[in-house]
Amino acid sequence: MLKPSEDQEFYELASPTLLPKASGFLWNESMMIHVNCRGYTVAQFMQPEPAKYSHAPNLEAKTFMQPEQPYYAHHPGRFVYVKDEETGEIFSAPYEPVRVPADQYTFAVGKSRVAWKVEFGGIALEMSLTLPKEEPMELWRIRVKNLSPAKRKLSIYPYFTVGYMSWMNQSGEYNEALQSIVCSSVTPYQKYQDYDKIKHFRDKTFLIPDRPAASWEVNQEAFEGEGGIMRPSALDREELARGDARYETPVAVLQYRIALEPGQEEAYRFIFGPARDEEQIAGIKAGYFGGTNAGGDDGFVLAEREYDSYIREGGGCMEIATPDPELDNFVNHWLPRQMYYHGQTNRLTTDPQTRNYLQDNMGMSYIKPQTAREAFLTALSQQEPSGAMPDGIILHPEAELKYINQVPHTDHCVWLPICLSTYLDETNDYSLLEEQVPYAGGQEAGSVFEHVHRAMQWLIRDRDERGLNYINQGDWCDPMNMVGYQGKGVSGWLTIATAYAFNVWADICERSGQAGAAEEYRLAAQATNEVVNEYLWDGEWYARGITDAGVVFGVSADREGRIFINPQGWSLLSGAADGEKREKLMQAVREQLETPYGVEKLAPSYTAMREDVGRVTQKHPGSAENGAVYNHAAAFYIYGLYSVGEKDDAYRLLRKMIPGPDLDDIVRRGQLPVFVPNYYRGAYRQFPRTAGRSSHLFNTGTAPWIYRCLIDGLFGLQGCPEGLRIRPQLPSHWNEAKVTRDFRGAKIRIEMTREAGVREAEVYADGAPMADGILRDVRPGAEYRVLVKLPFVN
Ligand code: CEZ
Repeated sequence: MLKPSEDQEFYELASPTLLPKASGFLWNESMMIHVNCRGYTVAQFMQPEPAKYSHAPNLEAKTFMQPEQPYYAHHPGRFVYVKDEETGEIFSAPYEPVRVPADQYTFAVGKSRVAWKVEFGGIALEMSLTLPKEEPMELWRIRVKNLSPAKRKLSIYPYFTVGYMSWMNQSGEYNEALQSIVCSSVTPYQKYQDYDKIKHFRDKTFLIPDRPAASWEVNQEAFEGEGGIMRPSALDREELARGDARYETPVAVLQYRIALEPGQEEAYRFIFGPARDEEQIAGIKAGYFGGTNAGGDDGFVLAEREYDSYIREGGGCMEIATPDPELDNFVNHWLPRQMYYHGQTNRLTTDPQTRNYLQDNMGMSYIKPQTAREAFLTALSQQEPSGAMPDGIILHPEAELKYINQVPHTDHCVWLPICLSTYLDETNDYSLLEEQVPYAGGQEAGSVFEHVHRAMQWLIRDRDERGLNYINQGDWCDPMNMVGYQGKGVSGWLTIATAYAFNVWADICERSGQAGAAEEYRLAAQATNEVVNEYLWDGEWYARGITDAGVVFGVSADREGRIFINPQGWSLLSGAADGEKREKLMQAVREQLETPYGVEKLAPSYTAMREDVGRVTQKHPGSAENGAVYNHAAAFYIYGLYSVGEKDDAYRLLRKMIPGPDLDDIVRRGQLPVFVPNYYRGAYRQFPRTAGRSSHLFNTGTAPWIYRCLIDGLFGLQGCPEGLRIRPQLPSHWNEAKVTRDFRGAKIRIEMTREAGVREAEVYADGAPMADGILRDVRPGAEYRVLVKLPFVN
């Protein structure tokens, strides 16, 4: 039903109805496309803000990417209708809109290509999608093959949704000169000042085929007629009516009429995307289909190849072989790809939230450290001279802070040392700390060291008389907007996180010869942890915060939102929790937050607005921050568990973040294990029916944190100034694991195995024992073999 392909390049699903929302995504330097197994798609491109060329049938709201997007019959999609000209029988690939159960069906999500293979009534139809590296457009291949013993006469109708383009102006027609469908619109605006921007927009949607079609239809209503999208009336006729759209909703449908001998096949290629004008479309057509090079390849083929190598550049820095092949598949193939997507596209926004930008680049430290380096410098160049980090980082001269970035959150500074530390571990490039970077406003400049120092000082200042950090209108939890808007409420989690950040920063200071600063921040961390224990420990776990009115919340006295995961996990990281507290809080998490699908962000989920906490309590219980298995927060907790050596709890929860391995589990989540979603529905104890369901949103800070859990925790292959520190924390039920780690230009092959008689981990490099487990003097280009002997666990 569901498995990786033989070469592990694809993940395949054999049914369009078992996991109807199963999906994959592709991106390039200017766009992103999310496609599902039934043919529905959501595509966005940047100009510089996100825009669409394939729209919903009605006016769409402009928003950031959302979880659990609904699909419906007229949802934008890419389909192929097939008509048997002799019998009149119709089916469609991949499944929508006709919904005829196929004889054979495969949805194959690859890294640089997504493909659907459908067989019905002796006809095989294959659709496959890839992108070019730079330009916003889709490169489609469609192949039809006659599998039956008789000759078949068919009509093939590729259908591409254009949808409701604009309330000001929309139309579409077949352009004879281009032999393509060209739809036109004007992005709606009202201020004349915007005209200068919109006049350069790619407001046209084109469909360029590699050969002229027999007929076409560009009018959605005319195409559907009374039959509707499931059984379009236009297919009843021998040929499409060659219609156009004049302030009517356009569609791009072509018709090809073919006769196929048994075994014969026909292959087509199409380009679908946005363009400024006809000239640009002509250029695209000439560039992709206009002629071949000496090797016989045209622009289309070259673009496919270039895209494939672009995606391959985003491989991770380790390859694993463990007793859990599904984990291996996910970690070796999909997880780095998802990190790379984040690092490369910044989630298709021109003003990423500061914490997201920093964490996405924390992930990029494992893939393209140079990109991460530049991103950290960009972020710091927008820091206020006061040390405060802005809510979003502006990445484009025309960008402005939007949506959530207009709401003041107080946590952005803590991410600086935390994310930088991964970059430093990976590269040992401490010269970064010496870089001179301006502050916002450009009046002042200072070294990165100085910048982070100011950020830490800002966190120390932005506290109440007890030493607890203000929350204002939110911290990591965006929608926790009413705890502290009056200026008094504090964040328990943030206070704990500052202690962790101080410790991380102290380590960095120490490693860069700043012993005095290191000492200062260790003391600050210690003092913070004391305050945390004084005001936030609730007896069995840590509270989430204290409201403007002085009410402590996230405590046993609360009926809803009694326990939050973040203060627990971060208290393990910060060192606030001593052994006894650690045991207690872990027990509370197991009892109240753990579910078969991971650990929930809070419980019980709020079922009504709590005005002193905010809009997080208004989200549907069990969705998003209101008690979902919010994987980002779950990953923090797991990282915390590894930091204190709790390897079995850590692994159990880590494994639950990935759908599978059982089919039942995958079906319940409704998602293929090709990305980690931002959440699975929680409220397991309140609404068990929906618990476990994936949000299908692949924008999430979870990916780099899972990778960190694996590198620093599970496999214990973290960089340090001397080299690679080897300190695995395999779960007790694993007796071996192999990892190939790319590290500072070297290749390190590590074998971990439990051996009788071993009492403590023993590490050997190329046969020689290493007392402290550190592989030193790692030389670029060199290869090392490391053996780790581990004791059996009884
Ligand atoms: O966005 C994420 C943020 O991008 O929510 C996280 C936060 O740490 C990330 O920075 C936790 O709050 O505003 C909202 O209510 C939404 O919940 C979004 O903020 C949320 C969405 O998942 C966006 O992808």
